Amino acid sequence: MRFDLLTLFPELIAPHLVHGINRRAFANGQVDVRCWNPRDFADDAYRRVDDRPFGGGPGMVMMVEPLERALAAARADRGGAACPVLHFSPAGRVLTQAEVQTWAESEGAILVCGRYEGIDQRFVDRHVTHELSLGDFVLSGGELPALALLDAVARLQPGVLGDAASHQQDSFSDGLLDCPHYSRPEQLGDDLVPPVLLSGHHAHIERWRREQSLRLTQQRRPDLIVAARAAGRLSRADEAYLASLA
Ligand code: 9WO
Repeated sequence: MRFDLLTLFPELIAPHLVHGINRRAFANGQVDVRCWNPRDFADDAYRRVDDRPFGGGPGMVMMVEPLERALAAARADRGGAACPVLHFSPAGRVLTQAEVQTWAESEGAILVCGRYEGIDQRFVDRHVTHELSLGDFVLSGGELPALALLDAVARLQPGVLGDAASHQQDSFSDGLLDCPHYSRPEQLGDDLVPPVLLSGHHAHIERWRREQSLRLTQQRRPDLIVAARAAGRLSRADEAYLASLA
């Protein structure tokens, strides 16, 4: 799979590909990442990529033409085939783990990273196929959201997590929040590890973890309980436990 980023700050991207557990996915080419800088496709001596907004107002707008030439170069380098073009903005649909899983099994995409006040709407209208948000907040550029998607996709590649089962148990893989985790020491001042986790009784441990997930999700994200129920992902035992909380 391959992701091509259109970014004025390629130097922000590279460091994230060489550290941590996902490094392997990028190093072995399971997830191939390339950057295209619109500035390299500017047509004037100043390599200008931004201009003042029509209608006035503060800040600058990313010009269409350098972006279009960078997009054409990325597309050509991918063999010229049509592919999704993603833009990260608070105006997009909020990205979900289900969609991350779809991207993780895809051929990849071209990711457009906006800067300044934003990119000329005509570029979005002509080329962007998916507008994605990470939530209701504003950043100074689209690079961090692009990296967030790359991170979420890379960790799902086969062999990236040491334990292949470990992301089956993640928060959201079953649409619920994750259970709490504990490690040594067993006693930290007055605070003990929940005894069931030291019991060695795997069925009890699984049930406890499931109930912790259900309890936390009911408390913090009741909307996710409603969705899990609608999707038939709650067992009779789950429902009985949730009823016992009320
Ligand atoms: C910013 C913006 C704010 C409110 C409503 C719509 C909006 N669109 C944009 C926009 O496209 N901004 C560009 C990308 C240029 C400035 C930096 N950008 C950006 C993306 N800031 N914040 C995001 C972002 C993306 C995904 N999830 C949260 C924030």
